[in-house]
Amino acid sequence: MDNLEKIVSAALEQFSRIHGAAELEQAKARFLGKAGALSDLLKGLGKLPAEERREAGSRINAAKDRLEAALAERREALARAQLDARLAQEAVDVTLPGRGAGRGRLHPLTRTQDRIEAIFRSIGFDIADGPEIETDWYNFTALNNPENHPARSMQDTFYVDQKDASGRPLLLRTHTSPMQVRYARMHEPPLKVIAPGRTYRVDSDATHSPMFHQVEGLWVDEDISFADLKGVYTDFLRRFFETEELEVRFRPSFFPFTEPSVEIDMAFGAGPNQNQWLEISGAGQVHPAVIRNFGLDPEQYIGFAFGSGIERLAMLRYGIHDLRLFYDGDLRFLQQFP
Ligand code: 2U9
Repeated sequence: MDNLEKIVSAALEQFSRIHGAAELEQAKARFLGKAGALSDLLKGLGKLPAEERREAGSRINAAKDRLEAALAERREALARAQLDARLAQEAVDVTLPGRGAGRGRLHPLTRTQDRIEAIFRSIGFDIADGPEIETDWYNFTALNNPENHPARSMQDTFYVDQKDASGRPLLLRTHTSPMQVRYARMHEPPLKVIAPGRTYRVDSDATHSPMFHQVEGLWVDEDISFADLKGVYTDFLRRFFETEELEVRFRPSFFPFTEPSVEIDMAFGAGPNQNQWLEISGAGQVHPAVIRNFGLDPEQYIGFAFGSGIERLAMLRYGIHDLRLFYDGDLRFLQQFP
């Protein structure tokens, strides 16, 4: 029976070294299972003389009880250790300050658009807002764009997988002018309106984004002139940039929807860069064909229009050098506009 003591101490020693629950159950099988070391001893009892059998049997049973108790204790210790480890790992430092819910703010482009709207509203312009998915007629035809104009190509314009009533594919507006055509067809002159909003062109690099913002203005009346356009737009720029002395010049240009057309430059810069001319907008007298598409007689009515990129206005006002900063959603940039 010396063997029994050896088995018990081997079992106790093994149990104490085990750290996994599955391993512990395997060790249990080795000692207490059907083919385990203790069962082997029990099976050997039959060979003993009757007087020894009783005592040996009770010693084996006592050993079995000890091992069961040791196992239970070890199981409990392992479960406790596992729980302790998990608690340590998932510990929450309740003394840390909370993260707080950050307060949102308006995007710099939204602020710029709001500012532009406020200035134009104060000089009597209405604000028009409308669809970003347009028909070919409102976006191109009504604006005197020839049928084969490159702007109409898939390389320049995003087309939508849907057609309008006349079977022509719909598109993402490439400027906000179609909204002014809609406005002009819905209102009686005199018309004074700006159309700010999102526009789309197939173009993407450091200075072009496939989605960008424009503000276009339209003024239609019976007896206005280029001088009125010049006055209004110069006043707008001076108020937008908060510089009374801001110089503005008009240079001849070409657009299909205006004739004559101009490019508007403003003097910009400080120190050695003083009085650099920067192109800021386009403008012109609305083409007679476009006036006719408003349902008006170009002999009676004259129109002036202008268009500017809101990103460009915001970049100049705030000194932003990369267009992509507007769309990255980086809080380090956005939080600089309180
Ligand atoms: C109607 C008729 C004419 C709007 C105009 C421009 C000139 C122009 C560009 C400036 C920078 C677009 O954002 S940009 O790339 N725009 O140069 N826009 S005249 O003319 C109109 C508008 C509406 C009915």
